[in-house]
Amino acid sequence: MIDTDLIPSNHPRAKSLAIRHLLTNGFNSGLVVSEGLIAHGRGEAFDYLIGEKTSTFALDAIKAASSLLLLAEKPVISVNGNVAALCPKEIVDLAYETSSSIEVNLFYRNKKREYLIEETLKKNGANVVLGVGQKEFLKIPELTSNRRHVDPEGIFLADVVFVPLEDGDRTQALINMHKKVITVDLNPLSRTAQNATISIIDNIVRSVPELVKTSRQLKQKSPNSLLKILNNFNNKYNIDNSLKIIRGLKCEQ
Ligand code: PTJ
Repeated sequence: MIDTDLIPSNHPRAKSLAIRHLLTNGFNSGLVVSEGLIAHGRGEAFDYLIGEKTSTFALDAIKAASSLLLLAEKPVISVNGNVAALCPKEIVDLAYETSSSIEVNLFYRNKKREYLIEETLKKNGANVVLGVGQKEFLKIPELTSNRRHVDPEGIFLADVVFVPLEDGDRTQALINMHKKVITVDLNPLSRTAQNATISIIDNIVRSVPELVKTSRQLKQKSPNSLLKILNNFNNKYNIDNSLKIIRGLKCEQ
């Protein structure tokens, strides 16, 4: 384990170094694969370019995503190794606030990691974690990677799926199955961000706590008000403006 006390709190990059240590600690305990460290580095580069803060466009996407989760009949949150290392408690809180199920879905799938991620989520308050164990998984049509294996009671049946931190073809395949997909991805050009119904272009360590807070507030509202928030949201406008931030261009507010 790396001792995060070694980072002085007044260090200009203290926050992002502490986040990096969540990943390296996750790698040392077996939650995170080595490829997950590379994926995190890619995320860090984009975070630097967006100024390491949540934009107004990401806040709008968070509002729309909370509304969609609250309106869903069967929402499911998909958790990979990086997500389990970075924000397990917040994922459990989000599942609670939005009555979502939690499912482990791994690119580098093995039983040991499935159980480790389940254990981490349960330690953080989860009751049931899908996508783990000996049960027969079903397959998402069109996909060849391990991400195609989904729980028959979870992602396979879901109407809304939250798939944070993955760049791949699963989002399009889920959309082809008539599901709505929400993602958090710092890279607005990733295949997942480009194809999702709602793309939150932000660091997961900032956006999931914000999703929890927003869902707690929005669940007091009527379904019609939530629908209004959703209908006013335009994902292309959100992605275009997030790209402008990265390019240092003036944004439409
Ligand atoms: O745990 P597994 O086996 O499922 O493997 C997980 C990884 C992350 C290795 C796997 O899903 C993967 O290879 O991911 P990708 O395809 O590299 O995609 C990760 C995406 O997440 C990239 O577009 C990154 O920019 C983005 N990203 C990385 N860290 C963050 C992030 N987005 C938001 N917040 C972050 N902290």
